[in-house]
Amino acid sequence: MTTVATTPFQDQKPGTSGLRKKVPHFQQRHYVENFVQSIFDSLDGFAGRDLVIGGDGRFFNRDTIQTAMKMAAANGFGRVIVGRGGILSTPAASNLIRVREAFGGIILSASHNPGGPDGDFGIKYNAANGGPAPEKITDAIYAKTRSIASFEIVEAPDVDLDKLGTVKLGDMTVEVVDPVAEYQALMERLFDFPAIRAMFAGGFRMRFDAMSAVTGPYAHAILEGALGAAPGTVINGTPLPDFGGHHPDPNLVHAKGIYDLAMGPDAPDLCAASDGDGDRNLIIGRGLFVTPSDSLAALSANAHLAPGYKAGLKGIARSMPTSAAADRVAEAKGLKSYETPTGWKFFGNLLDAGLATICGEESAGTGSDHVREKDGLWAVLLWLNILAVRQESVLAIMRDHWRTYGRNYYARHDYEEVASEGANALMAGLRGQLASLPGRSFGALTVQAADDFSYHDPVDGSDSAHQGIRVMFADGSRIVYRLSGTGTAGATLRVYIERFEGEVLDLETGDALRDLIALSRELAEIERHTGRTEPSVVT
Ligand code: VG1
Ligand code: CO
Repeated sequence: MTTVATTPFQDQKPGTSGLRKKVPHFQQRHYVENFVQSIFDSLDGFAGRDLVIGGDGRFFNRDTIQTAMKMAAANGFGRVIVGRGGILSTPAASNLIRVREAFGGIILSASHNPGGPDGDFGIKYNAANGGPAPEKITDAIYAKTRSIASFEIVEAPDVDLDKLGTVKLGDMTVEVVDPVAEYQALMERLFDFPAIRAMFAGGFRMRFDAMSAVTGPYAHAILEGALGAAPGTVINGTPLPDFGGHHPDPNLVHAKGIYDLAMGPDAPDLCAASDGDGDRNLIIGRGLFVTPSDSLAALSANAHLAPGYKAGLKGIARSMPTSAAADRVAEAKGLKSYETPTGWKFFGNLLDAGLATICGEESAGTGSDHVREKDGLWAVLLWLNILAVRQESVLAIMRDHWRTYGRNYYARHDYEEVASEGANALMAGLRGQLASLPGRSFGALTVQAADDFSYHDPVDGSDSAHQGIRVMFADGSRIVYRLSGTGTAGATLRVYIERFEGEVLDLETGDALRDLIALSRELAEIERHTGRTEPSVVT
């Protein structure tokens, strides 16, 4: 064991989901070591305990795993459980932490961001409940990174990550496990596999785009293996260190291929995709993209059709920018609903306390109390289970949903890689307007309330302020502004636009939101602050 002297970096502040930077930034001498040691220094009582480590297979994954394992050994962990090839999807890692009753886990991913030598990388710590460390811990980690003076590491050859089984690393055991097995077992407990298998056997057709990222092995084993979907159902199913040069982001821009397929003449019954680390999902029925906010609502309304949720839901939680569609389901079913800041770490307490069963975010994240991360394949399997029971198309199910609950037309406009000064000035400008906005009218829209969202955690009593500017209108429409906490270049402004309609109008989203979109730009003076007249991505 060696103690190595080091000097702090000032920029290791975890964001929405861990520390994310460009790969060359992580490759600076001791950058990884400093952060990993700061994680360990923020934790108590792990001597002799298990630590789960895995990542989405992106460039620098294997190097970082070797470093983290050697540091775990030097710091006194008893065992590291690591996925073969260094692979663990984020939800599978969360599950492994829980089933193995590990002390916690380290997940290496920059999720939906591109990978490769010049791409993005990330490190995140998850606690014993399987969920991302709460702010109390991430704040402690950040404080440690700013004063760290040394780290502990064992000098040893690299562990062969491709061989299943156990080996010694210093005094610690390393156990290389099949990344899929435990996760698949969990899915088989939650969903009616025989019913879904029968649906596939009856000719149901699907396409799942793993985007050359981590879900390939999971989707192959579960969809084409256990469920008998036709070979070729899973495309881009081999994880590549650079994701084939693409953004592994399952949205209408980066997963355009399956979107076009779903809208074309030979569309399968269901098209789906997941992101780099497997926690996001994209759902497109034949001819209909289901917005993530609508998907959360529809899954919540129908979850009882799957065996794992037949007892009903305890509550539904959504992040603040996510549309209120899920709230309407909660209200109709007499369930509590919760509105949290962006990022999965805020759902953990609600799930642990048994206050919510299903959670979701507008950013293509949906999940439940089965793990403590959002879960892309889980969402796809729940959809499949619902389709198998209802024997209707995705389109028919969504039309029925809107007839029952009304429809929240919704879009997110991202202005990516704008200059930070401009983005900060824009947010400051909005904050300055908050007091004077209520009561003002813009065309047919009258502002009812405006605030800077803050969250009081009902479980641990913690408060999180400045989580996004909300402008709420008298008719239930809403514009929300926030800056991304996962970007690695400049700032990304996210503008979330929503309008509720009780009647079934069958509008195009762009038409339904036209006035609000124009107002979103005017209110925040987006062009003046960012130089942009149009967003870079609309989802
Ligand atoms: C984005 C999404 C947020 C999500 C986060 C992590 O954060 O908006 O909903 O939880 O990414 O997703 P931000 O701060 O950039 O808006 V994943 O799939 O990264 O880990
Ligand atoms: Co992700």
